[in-house]
Amino acid sequence: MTTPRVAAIHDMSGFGRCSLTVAIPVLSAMGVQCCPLPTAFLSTHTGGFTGFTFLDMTEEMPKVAAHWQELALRFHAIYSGFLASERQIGIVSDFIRTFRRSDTLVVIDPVMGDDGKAYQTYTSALCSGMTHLAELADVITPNLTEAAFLLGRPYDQLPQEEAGLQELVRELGLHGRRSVVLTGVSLSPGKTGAMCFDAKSGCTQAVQVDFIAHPLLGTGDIFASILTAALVQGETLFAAAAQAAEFVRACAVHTVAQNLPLREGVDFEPMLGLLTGQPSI
Ligand code: PXL
Repeated sequence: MTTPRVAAIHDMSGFGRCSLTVAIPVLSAMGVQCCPLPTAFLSTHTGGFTGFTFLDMTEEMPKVAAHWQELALRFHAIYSGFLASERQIGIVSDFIRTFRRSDTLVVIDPVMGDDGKAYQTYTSALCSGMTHLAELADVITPNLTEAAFLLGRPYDQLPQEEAGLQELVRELGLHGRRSVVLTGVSLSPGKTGAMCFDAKSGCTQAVQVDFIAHPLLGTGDIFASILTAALVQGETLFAAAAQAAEFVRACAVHTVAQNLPLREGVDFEPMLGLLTGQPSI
C-alpha cells in the first residue's frame, strides 16, 4: 500500500508542542506522510505565553498551493487547524476545492478557543469565517467552546448529559453532511473523552477515558492528528476517536507524573512508540 499523504494546514509554534510540532511527528509515527502548509510561525503558542512573535504566512500560502498544483500532488486528506488571518479562510477553502477528489478526506479542526473564550489572536470575524470553512469538512473536531461558537450558542448553556450531547453532535453534523468528534466531553466524574457522530452510519457514540488534568495545552492537536492519521489508514470514526483519546490519556499521565509546566504541552515524544503499530515494509 502506498503511504497516505496529508496536507496539514496549521501554525508552526517553535515552543510549546501544538499544531505542526505535534501533527508532523504523530502523522509520521502512524505511517502517514505529512506535508505542512504553515499558516503562521510563532515563537511559542498563544496560550500561557506573552510576548510571542507572530509571522503571518497568508501571502505565502497561495504560492505554495500553486506550486503543489503544478506538481499535480494528490492528498488522501486535507487537515486544517489554527488559522492566522481572515483571508486564510478563503485561501484554505480554495485549497480544499482545488485538491479535493472523490476519495480525499477533509478534516477541519475549527481551532478558535477553549474554556468558553476565543484564543488571543482570534477575532469574531475569523471565528465566523471558521464556521463557514467548516461547512466544507467531512469531519470536524471541535472542543465544547468551539461547538458553542459554531452553533452561535452560549458556552455555559451547552448540554452536559449524554442525550443532550448526542443531540448536539447531530446538530453539529449538519444533519448528516459531516461527521463530528466533539472533544472535552465528560459523561461521568473522573472521565473525559469525546462524543462522536458518524455521518456515514448516522450513529452517535461516546468515547470515555480516565480524566487526568486540565488544562493540558496541545491535547486537541494531538487528538485531531491521531484521528486524521487513523482515518486515512482506514479506521472507523469511533475506533479512530478511541485511539486518539487513549493516547492523549497516556501522554497526560506521563506529563502530570513529572509535574511539567502545563504551557509546555504534553510530553508525548517518549510515547510515540504506542502509535507505530503498523508493520514495516
Ligand atoms: O492548540 C491550539 C493552538 C494552536 N496554535 C496556536 C495556539 C493554540 C492554542 O493556544 O496558541 C498558536
